Amino acid sequence: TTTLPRTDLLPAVSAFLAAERRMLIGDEWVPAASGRTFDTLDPATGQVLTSVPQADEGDVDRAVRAARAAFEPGSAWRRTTPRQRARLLWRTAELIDAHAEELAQLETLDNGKPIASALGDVGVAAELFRYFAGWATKIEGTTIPMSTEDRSYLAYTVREPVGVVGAIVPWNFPLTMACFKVIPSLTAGNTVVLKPAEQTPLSALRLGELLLEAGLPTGVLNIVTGFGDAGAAIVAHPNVDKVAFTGSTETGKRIVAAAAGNLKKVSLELGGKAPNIIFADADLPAAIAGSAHAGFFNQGQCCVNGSRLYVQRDVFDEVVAGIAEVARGITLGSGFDPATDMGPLITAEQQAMVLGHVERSMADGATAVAGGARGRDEGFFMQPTLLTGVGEDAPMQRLEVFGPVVTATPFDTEEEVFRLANDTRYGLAAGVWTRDSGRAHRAGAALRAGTVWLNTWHADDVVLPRGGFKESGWGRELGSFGLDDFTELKTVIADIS
Ligand code: TXE
Repeated sequence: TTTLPRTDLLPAVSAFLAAERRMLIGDEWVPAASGRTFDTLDPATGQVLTSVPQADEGDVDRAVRAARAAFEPGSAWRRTTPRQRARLLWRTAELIDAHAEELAQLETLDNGKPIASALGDVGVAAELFRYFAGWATKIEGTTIPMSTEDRSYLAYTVREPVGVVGAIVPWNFPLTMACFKVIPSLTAGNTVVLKPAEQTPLSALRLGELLLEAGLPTGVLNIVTGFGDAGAAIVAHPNVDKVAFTGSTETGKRIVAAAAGNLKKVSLELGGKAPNIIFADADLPAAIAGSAHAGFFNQGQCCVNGSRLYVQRDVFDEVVAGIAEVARGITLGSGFDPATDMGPLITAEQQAMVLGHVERSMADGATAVAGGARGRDEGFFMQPTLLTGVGEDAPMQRLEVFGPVVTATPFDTEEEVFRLANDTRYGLAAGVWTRDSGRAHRAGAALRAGTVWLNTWHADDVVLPRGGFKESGWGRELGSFGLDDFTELKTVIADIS
């Protein structure tokens, strides 16, 4: 561990924190009607960064009304052409580039992640705007021949915006998760009510400012800061047409139930418990480094992190020793310290939850080959942890623990390990390490997950769809598939006899 340095914040970041933070409803930055606020903390120190409005049902209703008004036929937004929307998205990408360091500092302050990772996230946000800028002019329908003998028809399909989108996002990638929902919404011509996670509201508020600066008509994006009750108010609102959510599987299930009121469309990116399989024939140094990255990236707070490691018995000891060595070499500290490899977990509660799972596993007979304890006294740090001896039915092996904790389990045969890998209620990601290309593609076919990595992990691009099998979600985000979810498909049939 290292000491926490005093950060050299950009003047723009200091000013952002010093000014009263408001949320965006219609054409105004406003406090909550109740006047209530809540604090957002620096997880590296536990200290208050600033406070933001605490939206309640009434505030959400005002935001939804603003989004609905902006979606009315004839509104400024409805009159924008695809090309105008493309330009707006591109301009926003350029503003994000121009403010990259500022956005990254806000993200590191609010989330704790190392500044290099935060800068990476900001880069992804800008690329997402550019990628979808390209799509804005390519949302097309088809003409479909009908087989009617007595009359002539022309039938065609049109993709239209869904309407008002409620975007509810988590705290692990605050800016990019907001972008995953807001950008395709805008590309397709929807209006949005965005609720960032209560732990990390800051970068979303700054994103709202940049979108307005780029020329987004007012009311098209509304941002309400608040807790789960504000999210629930969005989901329950009869005037919201679609909810796009990333978060826990449990909250996802509550959202599905609550969305039944007006049968709003729902897309969900939920939890995971990804199996990561190393065969004895793998390039072991690459597999060891890649598996440590799979498990510990983003403090392990990543829905696709490779938390269940299966290693073929012949190389089990070597791989475990290798990953433990990587884990022990990870420097914990402030995200602003260039020496830091891993920041804090997001909250004291998350730290206590992860630690509780680890301690329970150890009480049940597991061994911490690396880590196993909290990281430092100040802030919410957790040591990168590698456990062996965890039973297949133990909570540690079943639940999404969402911290830097990997469990290593030996296996003997391919058939056995594919069965173990798929024995989970989740299905977000999976991966294998092997030099046998036939086996790699057998894994690609056998593993029931939305993303399967072969001899790599966390390799990604905004052009690729992502999402979950089983209880990991509904729908796919990004790529052209991701855009479809933000449109309604209309069929028009004309008698041209
Ligand atoms: O998640 P929630 P939390 C998992 C991870 C973590 C656990 C709990 O395992 O330990 O979830 O984290 C809003 N209606 N993931 O409590 O509750 C909430 O305000 C509508 C995996 O943070 O899912 C926040 O904005 N919205 C995940 C968002 O939902 C509600 C990333 C996420 O909170 C709501 C984060 C409700 N009833 C956590 N209740 C991933 N897949 O990447 C809460 N919210």
